[in-house]
Amino acid sequence: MSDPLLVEAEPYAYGFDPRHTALLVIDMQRDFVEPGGFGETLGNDVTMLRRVIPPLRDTLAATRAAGITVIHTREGHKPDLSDCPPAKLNRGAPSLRIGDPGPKGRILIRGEYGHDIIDELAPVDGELVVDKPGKGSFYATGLDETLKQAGIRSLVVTGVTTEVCVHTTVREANDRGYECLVLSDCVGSYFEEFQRYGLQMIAAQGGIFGWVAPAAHYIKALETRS
Ligand code: TIU
Repeated sequence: MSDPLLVEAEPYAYGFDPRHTALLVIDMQRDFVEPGGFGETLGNDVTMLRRVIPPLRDTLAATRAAGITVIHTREGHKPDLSDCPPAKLNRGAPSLRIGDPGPKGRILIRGEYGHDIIDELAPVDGELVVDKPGKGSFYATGLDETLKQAGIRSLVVTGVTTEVCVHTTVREANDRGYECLVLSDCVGSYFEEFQRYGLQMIAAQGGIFGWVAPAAHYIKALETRS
């Protein structure tokens, strides 16, 4: 077996074998990063999340060029809402609820324009798109089985939002034995302090949930490959 590639990261270098690694792009949907979607109905300034798009585009390009598996996720629900628990549907006082008609289609509903991934980061042929009803990417998706069948052990994690779907996914993945590297400039939050503390919480305590590094460190590691 060849030596792992090493990424300069917190709390220490992250080693990974590209043949057993997947890049996970979480919920880069119009519903979260464009006006008129789910994120905005919750009262958020969606422009906060758009800063991840350029580094994530570079990361996707480098990952595809290296032949590493890319998997996208989308949070959303069936049109009849049968997979949306009332506790989620009725939570809080959003301006529009899940399933209500909005300017980009029904809020957070599969098949609607707003539910799909933004053009800048659109999946290419052969990339898996996992539809998930929850915040985590493992709950009710079969992702664990898919990754295990493909021999994936390491996950490079990107997307939105840092403290919600990214954190839930990293925690789920960590408990299932995956080693997660979270790319700090490729994950975004509506809240500056949640971004900062969310990242710190991953790498604290010797990497209690995983590792954290900027995208440039991961891309540099890919470029060192002979
Ligand atoms: N509200 C919020 O920050 N996030 C979500 O509802 N879903 C994801 O993080 N994708």
